[in-house]
Amino acid sequence: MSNIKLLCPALPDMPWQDRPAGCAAPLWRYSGNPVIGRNPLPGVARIFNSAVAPCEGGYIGVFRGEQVNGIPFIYLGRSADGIRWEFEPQKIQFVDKQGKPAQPVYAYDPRLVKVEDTWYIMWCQDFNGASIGLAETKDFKTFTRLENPFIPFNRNAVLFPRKVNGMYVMLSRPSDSGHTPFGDIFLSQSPDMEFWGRHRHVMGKSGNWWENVKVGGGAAPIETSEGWLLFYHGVTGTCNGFVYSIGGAILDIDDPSKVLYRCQNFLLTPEAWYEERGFVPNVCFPCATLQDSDTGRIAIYYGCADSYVGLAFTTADTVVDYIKANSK
Ligand code: BMA
Repeated sequence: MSNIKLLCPALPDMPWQDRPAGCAAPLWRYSGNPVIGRNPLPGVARIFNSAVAPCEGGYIGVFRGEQVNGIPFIYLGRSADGIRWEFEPQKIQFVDKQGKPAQPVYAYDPRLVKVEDTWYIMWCQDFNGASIGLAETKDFKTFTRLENPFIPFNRNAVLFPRKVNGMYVMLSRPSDSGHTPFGDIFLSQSPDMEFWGRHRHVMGKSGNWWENVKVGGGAAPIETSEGWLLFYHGVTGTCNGFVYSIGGAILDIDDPSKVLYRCQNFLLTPEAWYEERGFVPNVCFPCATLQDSDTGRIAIYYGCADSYVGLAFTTADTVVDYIKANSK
């Protein structure tokens, strides 16, 4: 039993491995990583930075597929166990509110979040430069574009899984249109998923060397008895480029722009071959979690080296205790 309560449904069959004997790290990798390898479907060279969720007794996900022409797009995948995935051969076909085709030119780093009875997908796309795209679906057959929530430039949008004080809440990272050398996490609120405002600053880069260039929202925050548990990415700059690690913070449950705890250590940093070696080396980029309220188990899906999808595990007690014990 977990001391920290996860305020979410039970998910007894979620992917899981116990912490290996002798492991003191707050997150531990799945021994079968990477769960999605190269050339996962015809026309797609790599899948990474992708989001999954429980759906109808199995799992569903939106996947960043790098097509063989180099352009990223979003593909739908399904899995019975959260580990072995099957992908629809066609990329997701978005429509506008009139049902007419409304494909973005490119689409990457999707997140998938259900609020009440609707699934929302948010991603990065072109809107006079890098910006956030948004769509909704109720059946994973029709994907309807919503208004772009923010003006350019912006990346790393992730919605909270429920309204807070009657408002939809989204984290995002205002940026430039390139390989942004700066960036803080902001929170925006909306009564209707169309008009966004009451913007608040949540957290910026820090003096911690692993996140001293920029930070960005990762997985949808998990509601716990201690606050919203946020897995995010923190970036440092080296003489050979950026290094992306996974960080952890706990946000106030009623005012998630308030950071209650923020871990000064990374939770996971590139160490395994599939994190260190790939199209972009040294990237661990969290985009989604699965969790089970009964056991406190948490599985984190993260992009590895812009080439693979990896899975890491922790428990609510382990990670919350670690974040609190190492919070400045
Ligand atoms: C960021 C995004 C991510 C990517 C990362 C490392 O700017 O483009 O999709 O994983 O860079 O290349």
